[in-house]
Amino acid sequence: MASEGKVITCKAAVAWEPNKPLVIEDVEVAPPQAGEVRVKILFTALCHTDAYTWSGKDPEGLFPCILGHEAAGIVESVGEGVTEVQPGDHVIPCYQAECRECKFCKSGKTNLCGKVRAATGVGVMMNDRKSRFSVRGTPIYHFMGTSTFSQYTVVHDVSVAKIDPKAPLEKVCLLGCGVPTGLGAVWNTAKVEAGSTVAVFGLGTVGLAVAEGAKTAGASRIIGIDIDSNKFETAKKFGVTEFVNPKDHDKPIQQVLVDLTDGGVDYSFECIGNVSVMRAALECCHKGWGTSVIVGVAASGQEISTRPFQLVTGRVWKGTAFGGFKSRSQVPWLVDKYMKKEIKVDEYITHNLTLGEINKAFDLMHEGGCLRCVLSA
Ligand code: NAD
Ligand code: AHE
Ligand code: ZN
Repeated sequence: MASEGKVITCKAAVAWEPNKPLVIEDVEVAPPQAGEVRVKILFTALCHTDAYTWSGKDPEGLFPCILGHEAAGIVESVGEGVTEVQPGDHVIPCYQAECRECKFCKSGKTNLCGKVRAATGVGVMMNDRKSRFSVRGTPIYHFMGTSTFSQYTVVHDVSVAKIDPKAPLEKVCLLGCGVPTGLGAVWNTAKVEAGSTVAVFGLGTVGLAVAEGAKTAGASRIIGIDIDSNKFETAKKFGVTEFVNPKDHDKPIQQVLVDLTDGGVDYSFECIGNVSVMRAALECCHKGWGTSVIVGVAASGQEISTRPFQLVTGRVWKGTAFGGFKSRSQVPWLVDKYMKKEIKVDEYITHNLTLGEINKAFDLMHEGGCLRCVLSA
């Protein structure tokens, strides 16, 4: 390849400061070092977590940085020792790595991986603890080990999933975060059984994917809870069978759900990032066995609370990252499921814009009608 081993100058959206509009800059992207992969990003979507970090509320947020973690592209070049992907491969960058060697990967108990997390949490690459991005000589931090709001990015080889080259990248980019998170929260973390009653708090992409996962798991009742009543019509298409708007009730929402379900739901999922709702999601679970899964990401300084008696009496509180999916092994499997029409993806895409329109895309996220906006790079 002509660009192999050379610095590439391309367009990227740089977050110079929290909450200040992103700026499309000419960014220099250094060649990949040992164990690294440079990827030409073709499509990237926006997830609420990008907005969270951009807001300045993420304790791991560093500026200036290049955000973005839900994308698809093609390998441009690889560094020394990279064997599992090569230039031309179609890939999805994965913020949750999978090295298959660390104690997390070998535990069989978690999808979290320890190999590069210390570096990705501080916006640099493992090798030299430096960034591969710069603008006019100023280093720009990486984000979540992915930084997909750029025409080119550099990721660790353990953070890239090789996928079916026939898969449409403008669609399967969504399999980098929100859709797998919701499906996996149901299938891997909660392990919802057929016949269960499920409550989903928050009907954005993640909550709708929870509903879809619960439907395929055979849940008999899927109760969607959102403060925006317009969400119900769409939510039905993803499997939600009943809708509750907390604003329509004087009682605490957990009491409303307990009353609706003869003592509480079997499983609940918080897909908002609101610690009061996390409490309600736990407390609407059935005594003795109800399990609540925290999916939403809450701001720095926020803490969850409940009466310990809630747990003493058999409710279980869990959390999930990327739905418990092992990224490099299972993202290709999810792509295959999409290709076989066994999971939805297209239905979550409500808007398409270009990377240059990224600030408009962030504005759209705050509008109720937007699920995922896909940007072409
Ligand atoms: P989103 O903003 O599209 O959806 C949130 C929904 O919650 C909206 O429909 C909104 O109307 C509703 N809502 C807001 N406040 C509410 C309240 N008090 N009660 C009921 N409904 C309320 O977000 P998303 O992209 O679907 O992401 C959801 C959350 O999941 C975010 O916090 C995101 O950061 C997090 N997330 C976590 C993971 C993970 O691995 N754990 C992965 C992806 C996203
Ligand atoms: N940096 C944040 C934590 C953010 C967080 O929890 N991220 C999720 C993925 S959200 C994707 O949209 C996650 O996978 N966490 C596990 C991990 O290893 O980061 C904070 O609040 O500190
Ligand atoms: Zn995300």
